[in-house]
Amino acid sequence: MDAVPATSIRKSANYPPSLWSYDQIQSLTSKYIGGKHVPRSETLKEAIRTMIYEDNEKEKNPLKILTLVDDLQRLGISYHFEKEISNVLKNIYHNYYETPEMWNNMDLNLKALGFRLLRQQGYHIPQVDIFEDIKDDTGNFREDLQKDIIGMLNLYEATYHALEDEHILDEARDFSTKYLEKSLENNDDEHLSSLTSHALDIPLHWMVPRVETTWFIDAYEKRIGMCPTLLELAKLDFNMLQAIHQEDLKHSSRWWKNTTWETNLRFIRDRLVENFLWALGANSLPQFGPQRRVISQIFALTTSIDDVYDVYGTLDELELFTEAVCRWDINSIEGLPEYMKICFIGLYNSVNEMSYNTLTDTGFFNLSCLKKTWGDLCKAYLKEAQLYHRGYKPTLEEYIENGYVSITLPVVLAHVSFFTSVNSAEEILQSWEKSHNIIRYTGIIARLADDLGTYTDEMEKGDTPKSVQCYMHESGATEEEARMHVKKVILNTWKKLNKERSEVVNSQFLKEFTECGTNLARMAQFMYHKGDGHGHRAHVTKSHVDSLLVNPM
Ligand code: LA6
Ligand code: MN
Ligand code: MN
Ligand code: MN
Ligand code: MN
Repeated sequence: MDAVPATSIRKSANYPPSLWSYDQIQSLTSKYIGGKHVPRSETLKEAIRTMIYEDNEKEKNPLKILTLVDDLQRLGISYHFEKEISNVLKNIYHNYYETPEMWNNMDLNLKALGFRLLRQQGYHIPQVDIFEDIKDDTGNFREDLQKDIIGMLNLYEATYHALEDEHILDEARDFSTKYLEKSLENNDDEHLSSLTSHALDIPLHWMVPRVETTWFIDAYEKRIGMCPTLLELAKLDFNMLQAIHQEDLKHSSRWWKNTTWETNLRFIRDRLVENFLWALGANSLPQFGPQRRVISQIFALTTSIDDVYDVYGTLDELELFTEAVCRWDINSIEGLPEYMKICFIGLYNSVNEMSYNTLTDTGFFNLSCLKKTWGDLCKAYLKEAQLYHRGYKPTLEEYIENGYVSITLPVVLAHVSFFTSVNSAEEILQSWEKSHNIIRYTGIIARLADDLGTYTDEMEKGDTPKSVQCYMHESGATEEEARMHVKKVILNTWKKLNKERSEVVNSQFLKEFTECGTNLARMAQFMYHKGDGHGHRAHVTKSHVDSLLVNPM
């Protein structure tokens, strides 16, 4: 029996069904499963280790070494060479970038590439010094630099590592963006044009690493002078990881079927594969299967409960549900309508089980932390529902204070913190201030990116005013101006996040936590960058699912 009455005066979003059936998901297979490709992969890794060592010790050609590091990262295989890369970058830093005099004679390309890779690694590289001499005496960017497209691309990518108040980088971003856009008009080098439009679409620092890998392996294969050993390992490694990801997805889909929400709560979006994609984007490394499974479950739970608050529930019901979640008390659900009992017990059982697994695997008992963050999420959802019913538009700032919570990143990251290399529950508590900022900034980016991709439909269906409307109301801006403003807030929030990222490099726990949060912000920009890729059964999402989860390289 359906828990939802067939006839109902409630709002309905009429979501179309999932693009993937349960059986389709369960039948995914790969010939890369198991260990039979490990020996070949080990041989290739050894060859690449030697390559890195020789470049580092003998050649002393910084551009060659940095390009190798950049390629390894974009090909998705740098995680095998972390120690080697860290040594190489340490040498590069001391030999070429430690004092400003050292860079004075470098060309733009080498400066920009070194700047990006070293900042990413946590080295302190000040902006003013490194870009000082790219302007001429009249303060304009030097004309002779403009013919170097690769240099311009690297300059463009470097500027996304800016911190607040680094105005030279802001100028350099505008300048290189305009330059690259223009270069597309009269560039007949296909490889360069494709690199350029890819970069302009989403800058590398904002790009989901696993998605970049699928694109870059293709681009790298076409590069003149590419290294076949790198290419072979990249493809093999991609396929071996994909086989693991398929098993994670199948596990999540069995769990989802077991909840019966898809049939019992017919008003929700059934988006299990999209939910899994978030988890995959957050962390694709082989040993993080349990993290992926938990993240995709959380996204499935929140995507559904979000629909209860935005679409289906009445305000009275939502108040009762919020209270029940805050109390985390199975006895408090007697007064709830049938469909909400299913929601509550489904959530309650899932989270309790996740907490139980953490307890038995690690010895940490985290239920009080988890139930607090779920209560906060429901309170944030409720607040939006109340605003909608009262017809009140908050200022953008007020909106963001609630919106970074209602986008679910705090819940996801609370769970994630127990799936990192954490030594004790105290370590998590001690990192509170840092992790709080990271949750906040990644949550803001995700919220604003989601709004840009979903607010048009949300307004049509009747939903709480989102960031664009709040800013229009507050400032009198046009819709287009408000969209531009929201994009600017995203860029500025990235600068704050960059600062935090540079300060976590000494703690393994914080590094993993921050990377996961950053990847979720990147996922939001990716999923919503051409409309609603999460809720809409979007064609773009389908093609990414095919390349990430279905087809081997
Ligand atoms: C988004 O849907 C949703 F429900 C998610 C669970 C995706 C989470 C998104 C992140 C982390 P919708 P709302 C960026 O656009 O109502 O309906 O909060 O969410 O705008
Ligand atoms: Mn919603
Ligand atoms: Mn919502
Ligand atoms: Mn939305
Ligand atoms: Mn700080």
